[in-house]
Formats: sequence, C-alpha cells, structure tokens
Amino acid sequence: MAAGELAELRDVAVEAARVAGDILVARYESATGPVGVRSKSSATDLVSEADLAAERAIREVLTRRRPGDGILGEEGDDVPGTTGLRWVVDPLDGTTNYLFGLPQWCVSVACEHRVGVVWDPLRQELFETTGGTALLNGRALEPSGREDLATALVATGFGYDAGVRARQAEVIARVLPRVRDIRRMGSAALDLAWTAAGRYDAYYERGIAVWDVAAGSMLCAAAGLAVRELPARDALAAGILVAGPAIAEELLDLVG
Ligand code: LIP
Repeated sequence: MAAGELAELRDVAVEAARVAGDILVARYESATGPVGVRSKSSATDLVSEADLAAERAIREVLTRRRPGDGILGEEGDDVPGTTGLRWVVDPLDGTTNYLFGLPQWCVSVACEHRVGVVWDPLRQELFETTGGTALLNGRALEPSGREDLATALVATGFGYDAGVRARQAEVIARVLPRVRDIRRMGSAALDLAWTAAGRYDAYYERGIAVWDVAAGSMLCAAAGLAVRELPARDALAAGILVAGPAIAEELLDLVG
C-alpha cells in the first residue's frame, strides 16, 4: 500500500477515535450515576448509551471518509465492504470501568492489517501504528524487555460467564506465584497498548472479542513483542497472549 494511502487511513482512524472520545468524555464527566445502561450476555456484561453513541459517531466518520470499506463494531451491524479493507472498532473498551467511574477505558479503532489506534481521552494518550513502528503521542514505544518471568508484571482479564471465570481462576492460581504480580484493569485495548509501552511485561486473556484486540495486537507486534493466540480448550475460549520474546513461551506454557 502506498505511504500516502496508509497515512490517510491513519488520519481517518484518529479522527474516528477522537470524535468517539469527545462523546464519551462529555457523558462521563456529566454522569451522576448509571446512565442508560442495559446488560448483554449476562448481568455483568453492560452496554451504555455512550457506547452506542460513540459507535454511531465512528461509523459516520468511516462511511463518510472511506465509503466501501467494511465495518465490524462491538455494538453495531457487521457491514461487508467492497474495497478489501475492513475496520474493526470498539467504541468504548472498558465499559464496566466507564459506568463505575473508573478512569481506565478507551476507544479502539483498527483498519485490519493496516492501522491500529487506541485513544485514551482521559490521559490524552494516542497509541498508534501503521505497521512499521508503534507510537505514543508520536514517540516510539519501547517494551520492557523483561527476561525473567518471576519479576514480570502481567495483565489479564476475565469473562462475564461465571463458569468461565471459575476456570480462569484456576489459571490465575498457576500464574500468580510465578510472576511479580498481576493487574486486572478492565480494558483489553489499554492492556495491549500498555504492554507495547513497557508498562506491563505481558498480557493474556481468553474470551476477548476481535474488536477488543484488533488495534492493540498490531501495536504489540509493531513494538517487537511476541503475539500468540491462545487456542480454545477445556471449555475455555480462545484468546491472546503478548509478551517479550524472552518470557513469552514460558508464560504460554503456564497459561496453557
Ligand atoms: C472488556 C475487555 C476486558 C475484558 C472485559 C470486557 P468491553 O471489553 O476490554 O479486557 O476483561 O470482560 O470484555 O466489554 O469493555 O468493551
């Protein structure tokens, strides 16, 4: 793809993420309690009016600037495209945090295999990649380079289904004694971006959706991290693991 077209895709992704972020911040700062919330797959799987408004805004930018591209979003229809390009968007990653007033949520916009953008409007942190390098506010990301799993800070997350969470607790019981510590912060896209930035040494999670990881996994790959798929097994969904090359395989064996 020509550099100019890639730059245009990047600008579209950033505009879409920022427009959604403005909507989310306005509602977040004005919210005085649970606003327009309903549950999806379970009582703990929530979607808000903010999610829906943010995705509508993203879709408006994409259809206006990239007519003919496909769009897959967490809250809207899967729109097939005619150009061979598909946008995968999570308008609000970290929905539960957002609704509880916890400042750990973001907007994730990816043009598959071309551009990944994770926008954290509260911290004004723009993570982006067009494949070659991964950037945070224009500066190259540097993963931690951790070489010892025992001193690694590992992020993870859990599903919404009680049975799945019980199995994920069994995995955590194996991992926790073997690493420095665990962080469960509630946004896969930020977990991936922060791992690419070296704030975490590794991240893994099963049961996440393609829109949770589409942009963040591109950031991690561009930053030189190992990006591995966790295959579905024993009633556990497929997932993702990202880590520095020196600890990735050992963590993969542990997570299973
Ligand atoms: C969330 C993920 C998080 C996961 C949550 C949820 P959402 O996405 O980012 O990593 O642990 O269960 O799936 O629903 O906030 O877009």
